[in-house]
Amino acid sequence: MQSCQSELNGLQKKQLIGSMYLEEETDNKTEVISCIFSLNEEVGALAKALRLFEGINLTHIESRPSRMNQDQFEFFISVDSTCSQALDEVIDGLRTQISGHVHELSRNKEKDTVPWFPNDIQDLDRFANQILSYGSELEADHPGFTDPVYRARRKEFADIAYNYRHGQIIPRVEYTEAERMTWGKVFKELKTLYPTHACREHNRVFPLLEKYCGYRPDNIPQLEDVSRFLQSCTGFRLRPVAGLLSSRDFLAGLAFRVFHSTQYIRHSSKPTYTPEPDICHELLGHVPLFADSSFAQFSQEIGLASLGAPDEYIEKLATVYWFTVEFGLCKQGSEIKAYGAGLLSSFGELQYCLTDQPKLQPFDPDKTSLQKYPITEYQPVYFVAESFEDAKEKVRRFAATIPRPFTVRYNPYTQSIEVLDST
Ligand code: HBI
Ligand code: NLE
Ligand code: FE
Repeated sequence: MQSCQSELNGLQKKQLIGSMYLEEETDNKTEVISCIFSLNEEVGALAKALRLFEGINLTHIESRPSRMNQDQFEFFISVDSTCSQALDEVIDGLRTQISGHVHELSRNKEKDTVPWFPNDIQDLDRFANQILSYGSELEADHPGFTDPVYRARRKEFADIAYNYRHGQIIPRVEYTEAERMTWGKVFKELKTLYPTHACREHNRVFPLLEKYCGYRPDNIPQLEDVSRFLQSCTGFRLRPVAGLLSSRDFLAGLAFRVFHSTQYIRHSSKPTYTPEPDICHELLGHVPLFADSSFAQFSQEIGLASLGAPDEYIEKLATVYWFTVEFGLCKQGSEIKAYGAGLLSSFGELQYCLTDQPKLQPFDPDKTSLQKYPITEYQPVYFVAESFEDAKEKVRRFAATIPRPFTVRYNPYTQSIEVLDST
């Protein structure tokens, strides 16, 4: 078991040297690319071959008689990675113009095509400083954008998240009277809608959160308490985040059953809808469902599918995430209910989504992943899942179409990703 695990880890390192290794290597020295080529023993062959290297900075050259063919010499050359592209042309030239044999060494094509991904739950610490700025769309729309008190408070929350490391207790926050008022308003209004609008899984968990985690109109629950509760239900845990992560980073967390949660609260001027995630959205929208085992599996499946996926597939998976975890509707008996967190945390949109105004379509990752959507207003289109189990199977099948030279699975004992070579 031990050796199998390290072999797998080795495999991943070999195949997937991601940005972290690159950064470390390029800090003080540039990466080296090497190649061996052989030449027939014919007058002028070397000079002809070397002419191809004109303009390239060779850092090493060495020759030896070939052991395979006594009439040939082999040349071992290295260039630094700034010449990577030029070396492609040289190798092409060697192959087409010069007889002999070319063998590339230490050049890992996969490194260019497979993006780095966290291998171990502790690797998630690397995301903390990679927060996206709101983006022009959100900025213009953000009610707290011009409120200096609100902005200062947001900075306090950001600092907690920046300093947080995996395994630490999430710092408790004393919320202000004004913040608790905002929470209370959101909490009370939403609670009146849940019995009729929320899916049964949400309604089943909500009373437990009231009983064990301090969900009350006059109290904003602490992330640490909620995270412990979730761990006891499904192994999901929360980790504080300063703001929006890239889709790639955010989805990768789900592969480890880690949910990046904001800790600040929305601006008091607009409690019934905000385009940004905030503590109301995380605690009232997301948390109840992460306590459901089927939904937890479904979410992790999206996360696993995202690891090392090409950019265009990350966008598709982010869209699938959007129309399920954030804005999903599902069938329950003869009715349709909301399970998406963006709906369950917005008094305005939760009412709207079950009227006849929006367009409903069946959840199908091939189609859903291509749907365009607005991020600062109610959704014009929703997708309806048959059940979490059905949605999970569909996402699994969709994930199998993502071009990756490996498959992944999560090992909950080591809290790490096992990479299985499939090339
Ligand atoms: N980052 N912190 C945070 N919270 C989210 O809900 C979130 C995110 N980044 C991207 C994102 N959601 C989604 O819109 C998808 O791109 C995954
Ligand atoms: N619109 C949601 C709300 O008001 O709670 C938040 C959505 C976050 C993606
Ligand atoms: Fe969300």
